[in-house]
Order: sequence, then C-alpha cells, then structure tokens
Amino acid sequence: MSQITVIEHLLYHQKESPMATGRFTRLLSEMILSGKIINQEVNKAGLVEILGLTGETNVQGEKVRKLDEFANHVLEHRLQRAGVLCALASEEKADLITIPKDYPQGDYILIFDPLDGSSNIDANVSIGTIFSIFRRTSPSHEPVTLADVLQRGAEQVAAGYMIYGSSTMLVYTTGNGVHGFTLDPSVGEFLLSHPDIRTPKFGKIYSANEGYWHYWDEATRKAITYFKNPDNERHQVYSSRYIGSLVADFHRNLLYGGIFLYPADKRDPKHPHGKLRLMCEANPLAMIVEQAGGLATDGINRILDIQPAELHQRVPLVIGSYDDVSRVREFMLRDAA
Ligand code: P6P
Repeated sequence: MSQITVIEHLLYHQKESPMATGRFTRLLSEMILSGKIINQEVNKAGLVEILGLTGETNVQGEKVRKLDEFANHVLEHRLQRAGVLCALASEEKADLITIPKDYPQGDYILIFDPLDGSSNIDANVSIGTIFSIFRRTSPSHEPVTLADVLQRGAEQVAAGYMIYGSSTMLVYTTGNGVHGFTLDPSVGEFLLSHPDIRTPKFGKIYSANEGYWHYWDEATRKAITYFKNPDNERHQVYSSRYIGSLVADFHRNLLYGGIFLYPADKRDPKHPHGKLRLMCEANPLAMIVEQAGGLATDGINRILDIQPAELHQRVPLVIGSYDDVSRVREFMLRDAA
C-alpha cells in the first residue's frame, strides 16, 4: 500500500467530506501531533518518573495518574491555540474549557478522554485517547454555552481514537466511513493501514466484566448467558475477552467482530447508569461503529439519539457487531415489557 498520510487521505476524499475544510484539517493535524507527543511519553513511561499517581482525583472521583495529567495538558495546550475551537471538554475536568479571548476562535467543539484505560498504564496494557467533534449551534459572535456542547451524538461532525499499543494507531470518521492509520516511527507519520474499516455483522467475542454479575439486572444476565451458551440460536461458541481498557476492547471487536458491554450495575448508587461517559466515550465510539456497519445502544436506545442532560453523564454501553447488539436489545426489550 502506498504511503498515504491522514491529511493526504482527508484532502483526497475532500469531495465526499465537507469536513475537509482548512480549519478541520488544522484541528485533525493538532490531534495527530498531540497523539504523537502522548505516544512518546506512554512508550517510555516505565523509564521516567511519570508512572504512578499525582495524588489528586478528577471530576469522576478517579485517581489522576501523571500520564493522564500529561495527556490532558498536551491536548488542552495545543488545541486551545489552534484557532479552530470555541470550547473543549475533557473527561478530567468538571467544566467546559473556553478559549481565552486573546486566542483565535473557531466554531468546532472538542470533547475528549485524554487517556482512557489509564488504570492499566503501570501494567503496560494498551490505552488510548478518544475524541468527539461537534460544530457550535449558536452564532459565532455569541459566547459559547453548554447548550452548544450538549448535542446528541448524531450531530457529531467527526469522532476518533488513538490507541497506544503494540503499534500506535489513529482510527477516525468524518461520516464517510472509518479509516485506520498506523504510526510509522521511522518517518513519524500516521500512514493509511486500514482503509474503510467494516465490522463483521456478528462476532465470536463478547467483552464484559463478569465480576459484576451479582450487580447486573436479569436482562443483562440473560444476554451474557446467551453468549456463554454454545447452543445459542447461531450455535456460535463465543470467546470471552476483556482487557479493561475500553479503547483496546473496542478496537479488537471493531476489527474482528464482537460485542462489548458495560451495563448499568447496582454497585455504586452514585452511578446507576454504569461507569462510561456518554459525551467523551460512548458517543465517539458509537459514531465510529455505526460508520463501520455496527450498532451502539444503552441496551435499548441508540446511543447517538440520546439527548445529553449534563457534560459528564454516564450511560450503559452495548456496542459492536450489529446482530449481537440487536440480540441484547431483544433481551432488554423483553425484560422491559
Ligand atoms: P472495570 C478504564 O478505567 C475504563 O474507564 C475503560 O477504559 C474500561 O473499559 C473500564 O473502565 C473498565 O472498568 O469496572 O471493568 O474495571
């Protein structure tokens, strides 16, 4: 395959993608550079004093790791100055981050999880950066508000993730298919490696943390039992694969086929809707999986149809191969009836 960079690919498909404006290309370029910088630190984390905890907790009540903080700083610092955003929102920060008045303003809004899966950093497990891009809904000359940000996932203009694993990849969509690029360290560029990714209609993998079985509702247990039962209607023997790093679990299932479930559970009364965040995790991955032919729900409702009420709201997530996610929805609907 000839060496095609992300920007070349974006410009080549310019006719199909209204997104290939100069400002979007600049936004994506800054995301790419941020990913390369974060990747450098992740790759040598074990060697420098950047592993471990900062001693602080984030808005999610989770311990902040030094690499989390580093990744968040790189993205905030670079993207605030890029002249293409009117606001950012980070999984690590409680409030919307506006662009300082003396910086050039833009009309895009970037929502991101700077380093998802970071609890696995010290064990050298693949982790990632997830991002979601909207266009503001209010006029450019007015101050940006939360109403500009709290849009349904179906309104995203682009979504993607970078996965820092055995190789470093960028996977993104602007609504014209899903495309994967692998970082070639010898040239320092993400090169097209997975054009037009399509996820299999059904898979052979299910991913869920079965340690929470006793906290799940009956419909969730029936769904998991279905995947564990070789006499299921497809007579398909599924393998259980759960890394505990959303980007890594999602990426594997996207390429191989399969289903990832993080259902609501009764462990934490503060989080009756599960652990994962709608705006910076579920929405971007839902746009990607649907563009690749898959499906993402909260068990019943399409993720991309959910109207957010708050920036950090959590949502149960069932995502992956279309037929597998549809099967879970049938269990949930039957139970809800
Ligand atoms: P649990 C990582 O902390 C994360 O947010 C996701 O990357 C991952 O899918 C999930 O939590 C794992 O959560 O409760 O199974 O350890």
